[in-house]
Amino acid sequence: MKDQLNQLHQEARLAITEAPDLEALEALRIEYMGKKGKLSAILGGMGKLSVEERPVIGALANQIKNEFEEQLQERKAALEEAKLSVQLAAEAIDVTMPGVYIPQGRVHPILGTIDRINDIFVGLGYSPATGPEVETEYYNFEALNTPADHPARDMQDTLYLPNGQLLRTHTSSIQIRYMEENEPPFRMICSGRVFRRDAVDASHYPIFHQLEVLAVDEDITFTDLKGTLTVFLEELLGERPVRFRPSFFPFTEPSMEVDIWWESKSGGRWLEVLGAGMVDPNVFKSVGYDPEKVQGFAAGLGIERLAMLLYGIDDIRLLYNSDQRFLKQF
Ligand code: 2NM
Repeated sequence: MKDQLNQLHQEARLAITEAPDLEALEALRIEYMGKKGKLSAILGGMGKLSVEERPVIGALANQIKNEFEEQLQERKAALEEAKLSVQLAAEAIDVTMPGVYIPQGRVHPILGTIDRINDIFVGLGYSPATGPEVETEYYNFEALNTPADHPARDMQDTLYLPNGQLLRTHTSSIQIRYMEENEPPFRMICSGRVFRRDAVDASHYPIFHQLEVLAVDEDITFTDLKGTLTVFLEELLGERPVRFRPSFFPFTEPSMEVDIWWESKSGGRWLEVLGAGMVDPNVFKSVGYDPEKVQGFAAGLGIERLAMLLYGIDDIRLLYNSDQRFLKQF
Protein backbone atom coordinates (compact mmCIF):
# COMPACT_ATOMS: atom_id res chain seq x y z
CA MET A 1 0.00 0.00 0.00
CA LYS A 2 2.93 2.28 0.71
CA ASP A 3 4.19 1.76 -2.82
CA GLN A 4 0.72 2.43 -4.17
CA LEU A 5 0.55 5.69 -2.24
CA ASN A 6 4.01 6.81 -3.33
CA GLN A 7 3.17 6.05 -6.93
CA LEU A 8 -0.07 8.01 -6.64
CA HIS A 9 1.89 10.90 -5.23
CA GLN A 10 4.34 10.83 -8.18
CA GLU A 11 1.52 10.64 -10.67
CA ALA A 12 -0.45 13.48 -9.07
CA ARG A 13 2.62 15.72 -8.84
CA LEU A 14 3.26 15.29 -12.55
CA ALA A 15 -0.39 15.85 -13.47
CA ILE A 16 -0.47 19.08 -11.44
CA THR A 17 2.64 20.50 -13.10
CA GLU A 18 1.15 19.74 -16.49
CA ALA A 19 -2.38 21.05 -15.81
CA PRO A 20 -2.98 23.60 -18.59
CA ASP A 21 -5.57 25.78 -16.81
CA LEU A 22 -7.57 26.34 -13.62
CA GLU A 23 -10.43 24.09 -14.73
CA ALA A 24 -8.06 21.19 -15.34
CA LEU A 25 -6.54 21.79 -11.91
CA GLU A 26 -9.90 21.58 -10.22
CA ALA A 27 -10.63 18.34 -12.11
CA LEU A 28 -7.36 16.90 -10.76
CA ARG A 29 -8.24 17.83 -7.20
CA ILE A 30 -11.48 15.87 -7.49
CA GLU A 31 -9.81 12.98 -9.30
CA TYR A 32 -7.14 12.49 -6.64
CA MET A 33 -8.39 13.93 -3.36
CA GLY A 34 -12.15 13.93 -3.77
CA LYS A 35 -14.40 11.71 -1.60
CA LYS A 36 -14.50 9.14 -4.38
CA GLY A 37 -11.01 9.96 -5.58
CA LYS A 38 -7.95 7.84 -6.08
CA LEU A 39 -6.53 8.45 -2.57
CA SER A 40 -9.77 7.37 -0.92
CA ALA A 41 -9.86 4.29 -3.14
CA ILE A 42 -6.42 3.21 -1.89
CA LEU A 43 -7.14 4.04 1.74
CA GLY A 44 -10.31 1.96 1.50
CA GLY A 45 -8.06 -1.07 1.91
CA MET A 46 -6.66 0.11 5.26
CA GLY A 47 -8.95 -2.24 7.14
CA LYS A 48 -6.78 -5.15 6.05
CA LEU A 49 -3.62 -3.63 7.52
CA SER A 50 -2.02 -4.66 10.76
CA VAL A 51 -2.30 -2.45 13.82
CA GLU A 52 1.39 -1.49 13.49
CA GLU A 53 1.11 -0.59 9.82
CA ARG A 54 -2.05 1.44 10.09
CA PRO A 55 -0.64 4.64 11.76
CA VAL A 56 2.36 4.60 9.40
CA ILE A 57 0.16 4.45 6.31
CA GLY A 58 -2.21 6.98 7.84
CA ALA A 59 0.63 9.42 8.42
CA LEU A 60 1.92 8.88 4.86
CA ALA A 61 -1.56 9.47 3.44
CA ASN A 62 -1.83 12.74 5.40
CA GLN A 63 1.57 13.86 4.23
CA ILE A 64 0.70 13.09 0.62
CA LYS A 65 -2.57 14.91 1.01
CA ASN A 66 -0.86 18.02 2.44
CA GLU A 67 1.85 18.07 -0.21
CA PHE A 68 -0.75 17.61 -2.92
CA GLU A 69 -2.70 20.56 -1.50
CA GLU A 70 0.47 22.67 -1.44
CA GLN A 71 1.40 21.83 -5.02
CA LEU A 72 -2.14 22.49 -6.09
CA GLN A 73 -2.07 25.99 -4.53
CA GLU A 74 1.30 26.73 -6.10
CA ARG A 75 0.14 25.71 -9.55
CA LYS A 76 -3.10 27.58 -9.09
CA ALA A 77 -1.27 30.80 -8.26
CA ALA A 78 0.99 30.39 -11.28
CA LEU A 79 -1.97 29.77 -13.61
CA GLU A 80 -3.87 32.75 -12.22
CA GLU A 81 -0.90 35.00 -12.72
CA ALA A 82 -0.49 33.81 -16.30
CA LYS A 83 -4.18 34.34 -16.99
CA LEU A 84 -3.99 37.88 -15.60
CA SER A 85 -0.98 38.84 -17.66
CA VAL A 86 -2.67 37.55 -20.82
CA GLN A 87 -5.73 39.60 -19.95
CA LEU A 88 -3.72 42.73 -19.21
CA ALA A 89 -1.85 42.40 -22.48
CA ALA A 90 -5.15 42.08 -24.34
CA GLU A 91 -6.69 45.09 -22.61
CA ALA A 92 -3.67 47.34 -22.86
CA ILE A 93 -4.41 50.68 -24.55
CA ASP A 94 -1.98 51.75 -27.20
CA VAL A 95 -1.92 55.50 -26.75
CA THR A 96 -0.05 55.90 -30.01
CA MET A 97 -3.02 54.59 -32.07
CA PRO A 98 -5.06 57.25 -33.93
CA GLY A 99 -8.32 58.22 -32.17
CA VAL A 100 -11.86 57.48 -33.35
CA TYR A 101 -13.29 60.24 -35.57
CA ILE A 102 -16.35 61.80 -33.98
CA PRO A 103 -18.17 64.06 -36.47
CA GLN A 104 -18.99 67.40 -34.89
CA GLY A 105 -22.22 69.28 -35.59
CA ARG A 106 -22.23 73.02 -36.09
CA VAL A 107 -24.75 75.83 -35.81
CA HIS A 108 -26.02 76.78 -39.27
CA PRO A 109 -25.47 80.48 -40.11
CA ILE A 110 -29.24 81.02 -40.28
CA LEU A 111 -29.83 79.64 -36.80
CA GLY A 112 -26.68 81.39 -35.55
CA THR A 113 -28.08 84.71 -36.74
CA ILE A 114 -31.51 84.05 -35.21
CA ASP A 115 -29.82 83.08 -31.91
CA ARG A 116 -27.83 86.31 -31.79
CA ILE A 117 -30.87 88.49 -32.50
CA ASN A 118 -33.03 86.55 -30.03
CA ASP A 119 -30.38 87.01 -27.33
CA ILE A 120 -30.41 90.77 -27.84
CA PHE A 121 -34.20 91.09 -27.67
CA VAL A 122 -34.56 88.63 -24.80
CA GLY A 123 -32.03 90.85 -23.00
CA LEU A 124 -34.40 93.77 -23.61
CA GLY A 125 -37.31 91.86 -22.05
CA TYR A 126 -38.92 90.34 -25.17
CA SER A 127 -40.51 86.86 -25.13
CA PRO A 128 -40.11 84.50 -28.11
CA ALA A 129 -43.26 82.99 -29.68
CA THR A 130 -43.93 80.60 -32.56
CA GLY A 131 -46.80 79.80 -34.93
CA PRO A 132 -47.82 77.55 -37.84
CA GLU A 133 -46.23 77.69 -41.30
CA VAL A 134 -49.52 76.74 -42.95
CA GLU A 135 -51.88 79.66 -42.39
CA THR A 136 -55.28 80.98 -43.34
CA GLU A 137 -55.81 84.11 -45.44
CA TYR A 138 -57.21 85.70 -42.31
CA TYR A 139 -54.06 85.45 -40.17
CA ASN A 140 -51.66 86.11 -43.04
CA PHE A 141 -53.53 89.02 -44.68
CA GLU A 142 -56.93 90.17 -43.46
CA ALA A 143 -56.08 90.67 -39.79
CA LEU A 144 -52.96 92.52 -40.94
CA ASN A 145 -55.01 95.24 -42.65
CA THR A 146 -54.45 93.63 -46.04
CA PRO A 147 -57.92 92.86 -47.53
CA ALA A 148 -58.37 90.83 -50.73
CA ASP A 149 -58.42 93.88 -53.00
CA HIS A 150 -55.39 95.47 -51.36
CA PRO A 151 -52.46 96.07 -53.72
CA ALA A 152 -50.13 94.44 -51.17
CA ARG A 153 -51.78 91.11 -51.94
CA ASP A 154 -50.06 91.19 -55.37
CA MET A 155 -46.87 92.73 -54.05
CA GLN A 156 -45.78 89.32 -52.87
CA ASP A 157 -46.70 86.18 -54.66
CA THR A 158 -48.29 83.75 -52.26
CA LEU A 159 -48.14 79.95 -52.34
CA TYR A 160 -51.67 78.60 -51.87
CA LEU A 161 -52.61 75.08 -50.87
CA PRO A 162 -55.45 73.23 -52.69
CA ASN A 163 -57.67 73.65 -49.59
CA GLY A 164 -57.49 77.46 -49.72
CA GLN A 165 -54.91 77.73 -46.95
CA LEU A 166 -51.50 79.18 -47.72
CA LEU A 167 -47.86 79.07 -46.70
CA ARG A 168 -47.28 82.14 -44.55
CA THR A 169 -45.56 84.95 -46.45
CA HIS A 170 -44.32 86.62 -43.26
CA THR A 171 -44.16 85.78 -39.55
CA SER A 172 -46.60 88.59 -38.74
CA SER A 173 -49.35 85.95 -38.64
CA ILE A 174 -47.69 84.66 -35.45
CA GLN A 175 -48.13 88.10 -33.94
CA ILE A 176 -51.85 88.21 -34.74
CA ARG A 177 -52.26 84.86 -33.00
CA TYR A 178 -50.17 86.11 -30.09
CA MET A 179 -52.29 89.26 -29.69
CA GLU A 180 -55.49 87.19 -29.80
CA GLU A 181 -54.24 85.21 -26.82
CA ASN A 182 -52.45 87.88 -24.77
CA GLU A 183 -53.39 91.25 -23.37
CA PRO A 184 -51.06 94.28 -23.46
CA PRO A 185 -48.61 95.29 -22.19
CA PHE A 186 -46.17 92.84 -23.78
CA ARG A 187 -43.01 92.66 -25.84
CA MET A 188 -42.59 89.65 -28.10
CA ILE A 189 -40.37 88.33 -30.87
CA CYS A 190 -40.98 85.56 -33.35
CA SER A 191 -39.02 84.03 -36.19
CA GLY A 192 -39.35 81.21 -38.67
CA ARG A 193 -39.58 80.15 -42.28
CA VAL A 194 -41.70 82.14 -44.68
CA PHE A 195 -42.64 81.27 -48.25
CA ARG A 196 -43.00 83.27 -51.46
CA ARG A 197 -43.46 82.38 -55.12
CA ASP A 198 -40.11 83.61 -56.33
CA ALA A 199 -37.42 82.65 -58.86
CA VAL A 200 -34.11 81.51 -57.39
CA ASP A 201 -30.96 83.57 -57.85
CA ALA A 202 -27.96 84.65 -55.75
CA SER A 203 -30.12 86.86 -53.53
CA HIS A 204 -33.60 85.24 -53.77
CA TYR A 205 -34.92 81.96 -52.47
CA PRO A 206 -38.61 80.98 -52.26
CA ILE A 207 -38.14 79.91 -48.63
CA PHE A 208 -36.39 82.24 -46.25
CA HIS A 209 -36.48 83.30 -42.60
CA GLN A 210 -37.95 86.34 -40.94
CA LEU A 211 -37.70 87.68 -37.44
CA GLU A 212 -40.28 90.12 -36.20
CA VAL A 213 -40.59 92.23 -33.11
CA LEU A 214 -43.74 93.60 -31.50
CA ALA A 215 -44.20 95.78 -28.42
CA VAL A 216 -47.64 96.90 -27.27
CA ASP A 217 -48.30 99.13 -24.29
CA GLU A 218 -50.25 102.23 -23.28
CA ASP A 219 -47.68 104.85 -24.18
CA ILE A 220 -45.37 103.49 -26.82
CA THR A 221 -44.05 106.05 -29.29
CA PHE A 222 -42.18 106.18 -32.57
CA THR A 223 -39.19 107.39 -30.57
CA ASP A 224 -39.25 104.16 -28.54
CA LEU A 225 -39.12 102.29 -31.85
CA LYS A 226 -36.17 104.29 -33.15
CA GLY A 227 -34.30 103.94 -29.86
CA THR A 228 -34.94 100.20 -29.64
CA LEU A 229 -33.79 99.62 -33.23
CA THR A 230 -30.68 101.76 -32.74
CA VAL A 231 -29.67 99.79 -29.63
CA PHE A 232 -30.42 96.52 -31.38
CA LEU A 233 -28.40 97.33 -34.51
CA GLU A 234 -25.48 98.56 -32.45
CA GLU A 235 -25.44 95.32 -30.43
CA LEU A 236 -25.69 93.16 -33.53
CA LEU A 237 -23.44 94.99 -35.99
CA GLY A 238 -21.43 97.42 -33.88
CA GLU A 239 -21.61 101.19 -33.95
CA ARG A 240 -22.33 102.26 -37.53
CA PRO A 241 -24.33 105.09 -39.12
CA VAL A 242 -28.07 104.29 -39.20
CA ARG A 243 -30.61 105.87 -41.58
CA PHE A 244 -34.41 105.88 -41.14
CA ARG A 245 -36.40 106.28 -44.41
CA PRO A 246 -40.18 106.71 -44.75
CA SER A 247 -41.85 103.67 -46.31
CA PHE A 248 -45.15 101.84 -46.48
CA PHE A 249 -46.55 98.61 -45.02
CA PRO A 250 -50.26 97.81 -44.79
CA PHE A 251 -49.95 96.87 -41.10
CA THR A 252 -48.07 99.92 -39.81
CA GLU A 253 -48.62 103.68 -39.95
CA PRO A 254 -46.29 105.47 -40.10
CA SER A 255 -43.81 103.01 -41.59
CA MET A 256 -40.12 103.20 -42.31
CA GLU A 257 -37.17 101.26 -43.60
CA VAL A 258 -33.86 101.24 -41.78
CA ASP A 259 -30.47 101.28 -43.50
CA ILE A 260 -27.00 100.93 -42.05
CA TRP A 261 -23.79 102.22 -43.55
CA TRP A 262 -21.69 99.23 -44.59
CA GLU A 263 -18.01 100.02 -44.98
CA SER A 264 -16.14 98.06 -47.66
CA LYS A 265 -12.87 98.12 -49.62
CA SER A 266 -14.55 100.00 -52.47
CA GLY A 267 -15.86 102.71 -50.11
CA GLY A 268 -19.22 101.69 -48.64
CA ARG A 269 -22.97 101.89 -49.18
CA TRP A 270 -26.31 102.07 -47.38
CA LEU A 271 -27.77 98.63 -46.77
CA GLU A 272 -31.45 98.13 -45.99
CA VAL A 273 -31.67 95.87 -42.93
CA LEU A 274 -35.22 96.12 -41.61
CA GLY A 275 -38.72 97.50 -41.95
CA ALA A 276 -40.72 98.88 -39.05
CA GLY A 277 -43.53 101.15 -37.96
CA MET A 278 -46.32 101.90 -35.51
CA VAL A 279 -48.97 99.18 -35.56
CA ASP A 280 -51.98 100.28 -37.64
CA PRO A 281 -55.17 100.82 -35.57
CA ASN A 282 -56.98 98.39 -37.89
CA VAL A 283 -54.64 95.59 -36.81
CA PHE A 284 -55.48 96.28 -33.15
CA LYS A 285 -59.19 96.23 -33.98
CA SER A 286 -58.79 92.80 -35.62
CA VAL A 287 -57.43 91.31 -32.41
CA GLY A 288 -59.92 93.08 -30.14
CA TYR A 289 -57.61 95.76 -28.72
CA ASP A 290 -58.85 99.33 -28.36
CA PRO A 291 -56.57 101.50 -30.58
CA GLU A 292 -57.53 104.52 -28.49
CA LYS A 293 -55.99 102.85 -25.45
CA VAL A 294 -52.92 101.01 -26.74
CA GLN A 295 -50.12 101.76 -29.13
CA GLY A 296 -47.41 99.51 -30.42
CA PHE A 297 -44.43 99.30 -32.64
CA ALA A 298 -43.41 96.43 -34.90
CA ALA A 299 -40.33 95.60 -36.94
CA GLY A 300 -39.40 92.83 -39.30
CA LEU A 301 -36.14 91.69 -40.83
CA GLY A 302 -34.92 89.08 -43.26
CA ILE A 303 -32.51 86.65 -41.61
CA GLU A 304 -30.72 85.42 -44.75
CA ARG A 305 -29.56 88.91 -45.71
CA LEU A 306 -28.17 89.56 -42.25
CA ALA A 307 -26.57 86.12 -42.09
CA MET A 308 -24.85 86.78 -45.41
CA LEU A 309 -23.62 90.10 -44.07
CA LEU A 310 -22.46 88.70 -40.72
CA TYR A 311 -20.78 85.59 -42.13
CA GLY A 312 -19.52 87.06 -45.41
CA ILE A 313 -21.62 84.80 -47.68
CA ASP A 314 -22.20 86.05 -51.25
CA ASP A 315 -24.86 83.62 -52.53
CA ILE A 316 -28.08 82.81 -50.65
CA ARG A 317 -28.20 79.34 -52.29
CA LEU A 318 -25.15 78.28 -50.27
CA LEU A 319 -27.35 78.46 -47.18
CA TYR A 320 -29.67 75.81 -48.60
CA ASN A 321 -27.70 73.21 -50.56
CA SER A 322 -26.23 71.36 -47.55
CA ASP A 323 -22.71 71.31 -49.01
CA GLN A 324 -20.45 70.04 -46.24
CA ARG A 325 -17.48 72.03 -47.59
CA PHE A 326 -19.52 75.18 -47.02
CA LEU A 327 -21.12 74.21 -43.71
CA LYS A 328 -17.87 73.02 -42.12
CA GLN A 329 -16.54 76.57 -42.18
CA PHE A 330 -18.83 77.77 -39.41
C1 2NM B 1 -42.38 94.50 -41.03
C2 2NM B 1 -42.34 95.86 -41.14
C3 2NM B 1 -43.22 96.63 -40.39
C4 2NM B 1 -45.10 93.99 -38.58
C5 2NM B 1 -46.32 94.46 -38.11
C6 2NM B 1 -46.84 93.46 -37.37
C7 2NM B 1 -48.12 93.45 -36.64
F1 2NM B 1 -48.52 92.19 -36.46
F2 2NM B 1 -47.99 93.99 -35.48
F3 2NM B 1 -49.02 94.10 -37.32
N1 2NM B 1 -45.99 92.46 -37.38
N2 2NM B 1 -44.93 92.78 -38.13
C8 2NM B 1 -44.14 94.65 -39.44
C9 2NM B 1 -44.13 96.02 -39.55
C10 2NM B 1 -43.28 93.90 -40.19
O1 2NM B 1 -41.57 93.64 -41.72
C11 2NM B 1 -40.70 94.16 -42.69
